[in-house]
Amino acid sequence: MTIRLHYAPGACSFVPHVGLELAGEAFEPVLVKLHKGEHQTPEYLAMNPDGQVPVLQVEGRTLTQIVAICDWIAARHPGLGLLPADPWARAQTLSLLAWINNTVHPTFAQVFLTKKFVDDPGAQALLRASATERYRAQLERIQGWVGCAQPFLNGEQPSFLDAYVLTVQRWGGYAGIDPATMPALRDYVARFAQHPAVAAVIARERFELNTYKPAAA
Ligand SMILES: N[C@@H](CCC(=O)N[C@@H](CS)C(=O)NCC(=O)O)C(=O)O
Repeated sequence: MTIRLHYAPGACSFVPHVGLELAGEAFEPVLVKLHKGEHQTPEYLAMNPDGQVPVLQVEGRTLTQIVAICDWIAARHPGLGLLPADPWARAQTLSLLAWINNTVHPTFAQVFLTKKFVDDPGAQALLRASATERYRAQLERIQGWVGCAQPFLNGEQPSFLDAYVLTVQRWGGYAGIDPATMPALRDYVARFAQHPAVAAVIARERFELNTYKPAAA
């Protein structure tokens, strides 16, 4: 079976990327250079009209949206715990993944891609400030989950949830949120990043975990 994952380094495509690696799936990672607009070419838009990563191609068929891609990978590898097997636990995990995808992730977009939402520079500053505070509160809520990790959020096996938590925690640095202000979350992510499959994906995507740069005094 030919499986291709279109990804961008450090983007949300990290979530299915980790899942494929954890599953030991044979797949081709296809780097999409967002800064060069490779997600806006006619060929790419034909795969995903939203011009976003991730895109999964399986035998020429195309699947978009993280939650759906994760569901497909998990269904191919039952027993790995990428999503829980128990129906209620699985629905709970999907609920958290959906919340990150439809609430936390778009909040970060308002911080990082503010110009996409509003033209006026004053309005941009206001939006960025408000979105940063909402993002901080969302990360604090996520930090509340990690105290129960044994050792991962869903128990003994790493899952998509851990990978999405790493992704949005890391983005916090770009939003100017010092990871030291949420040490439990920072330490949890650092530990998850040491899992061999996760470390392999981070090495392939070539990113640093800590994106925070303190403002110059
Ligand atoms: N809801 C989408 C979100 C995908 C998304 O926001 N991807 C970002 C990277 S994290 C992207 O490709 N951004 C480029 C752009 O929108 O121009 C999903 O679940 O796949």
